Amino acid sequence: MQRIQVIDSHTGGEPTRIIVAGGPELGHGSMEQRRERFRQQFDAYRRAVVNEPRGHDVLVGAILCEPVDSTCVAGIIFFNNTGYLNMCGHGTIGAAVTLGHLGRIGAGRHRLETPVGIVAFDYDGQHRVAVENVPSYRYATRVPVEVPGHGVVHGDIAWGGNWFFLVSDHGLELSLAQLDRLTNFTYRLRRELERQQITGANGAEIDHIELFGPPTQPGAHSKNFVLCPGLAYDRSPCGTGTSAKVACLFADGKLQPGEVWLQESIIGSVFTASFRLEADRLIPRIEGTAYITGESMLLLDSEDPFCWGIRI
Ligand code: PYC
Repeated sequence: MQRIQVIDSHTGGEPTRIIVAGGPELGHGSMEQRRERFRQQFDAYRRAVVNEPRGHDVLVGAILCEPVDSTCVAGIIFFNNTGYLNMCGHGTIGAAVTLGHLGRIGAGRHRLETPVGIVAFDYDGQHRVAVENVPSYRYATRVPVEVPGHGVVHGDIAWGGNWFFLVSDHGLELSLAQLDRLTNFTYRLRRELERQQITGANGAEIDHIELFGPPTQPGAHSKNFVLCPGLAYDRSPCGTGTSAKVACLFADGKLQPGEVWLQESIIGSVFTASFRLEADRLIPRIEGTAYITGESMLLLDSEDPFCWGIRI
């Protein structure tokens, strides 16, 4: 019997499950190298932790590692039901509150190493965290894509720690009542991007689709629906997606450094976003809250036929 200790939290409704002990030994090297080792040698642990029967499709997992850079409180590798993420904004907010819950950090500024660079966060010692994300940028503007059965939509391609296709002219209502339609449409759009070989920089797969519409929360500027890799949608406004959004707003001259953008999610949770410019790089700041929902010991019994998760 193997035992894996995890802490569960949610950030604006989006869950994060962080392995704090008993996970695979990923060795040394950068977080990118360790993520590769995780993928090549220990992928069964990813499935065991986030997939059914212990987890579910919505869950984002993460493992805490020893950082290479000693100014960082930890290294972190994010994953979900289908594979590995580069960065995760809601997950970083969840990780900060988890580290606080464990007594490993107090209120103040901290740094975290991810596979795509170091991010910083300000933690209030309770639930509120503001993440300074990796530099973000718009890569392409108003790219037309014909979605069979729907027509042509236009999307910006932007990097916010993951690759996003950001669409406003979709004509769909962003509401919980429309979840099946939204999921179906964004899934077909992502397939079209793949089929038409529309990518991020250096041929990178665009694995997140982000739709925008009018807000419903007081003060919010916009509401989104984000399809994550796989078929789950983000219950939070998506930290990396909101970073991509502020990069596009800046590129369009619609948001200036220090100005606030309130991004509402499909369930009505809100992130407060802004950015600063450092040399020619745009550094997004994404603020939200996370709450601990559980402390568990996962048991991996080798006699259990579904010990390593249901393969999807
Ligand atoms: O908050 O960056 C995010 C995120 C990515 C996938 C799910 N959440």
